[in-house]
Amino acid sequence: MSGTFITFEGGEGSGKTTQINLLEKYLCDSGRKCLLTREPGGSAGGDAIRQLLLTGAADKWHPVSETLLFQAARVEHVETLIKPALARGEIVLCDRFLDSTLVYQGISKGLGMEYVRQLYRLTLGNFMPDFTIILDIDPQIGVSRAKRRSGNETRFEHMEMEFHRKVREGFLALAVVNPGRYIVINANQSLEEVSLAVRRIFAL
Ligand code: Z5A
Repeated sequence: MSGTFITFEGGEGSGKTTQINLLEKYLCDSGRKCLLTREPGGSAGGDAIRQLLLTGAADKWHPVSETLLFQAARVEHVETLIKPALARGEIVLCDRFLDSTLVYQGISKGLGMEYVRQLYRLTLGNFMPDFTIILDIDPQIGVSRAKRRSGNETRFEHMEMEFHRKVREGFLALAVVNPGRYIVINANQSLEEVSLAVRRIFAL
């Protein structure tokens, strides 16, 4: 595959959506062809599963069912949208991917990372992002930023602060183990400062 697959990860309200949109604009302005997408979702099947996962009560799903649903949405997304775009040579920018499942379901919901990795390998083999940008934020700040958002996709906002702390630690731990793929950015800074840090990675 000739394109580049870049994922954005981080806790709630860390600014992923804001920054990925800005990066897409900079890349397009510099003449590169991009596909901007997100998880859960990104395909018709994935969007239908998104509704099941992000609305309703915090304890609506057993952690195993929840993990299977996230991975089912991901398989649809990768096979119908991401791989074809990479084959066309595009830069794929994806808001959340496997690392979110490793951290949210593997660590925070207690299934274990190996469980999530095995499910991933079984369904998608060794397909992986080329780079992952982790926007690292104090969960108190992130959750308060996310509350400004409207809509009914609030299922994860109802989690305890301790849950969000575990999420933060989980992402940072992944970056320590595999510094080749992950780039951590301090997302407590202003929108402009974070954007500058992201652009520096791509020399934009
Ligand atoms: N989830 C999971 O459990 N397992 C999985 O495998 C996957 C996901 C893929 C929904 O994801 C939930 O799904 C997510 C994990 C779970 N829940 N949590 N927590 P999502 O990506 O759709 O939702 P989210 O992570 O909650 O995104 P978000 O709240 O929309 O946050 P964001 O995209 O990181 O931030 P934003 O929308 O760019 O910014 C939020 C607000 O802050 C907005 O008003 C901005 O204008 C403002 N903002 C952004 N940057 C700044 C700075 N630097 N300063 C001040 N204000 C800022």
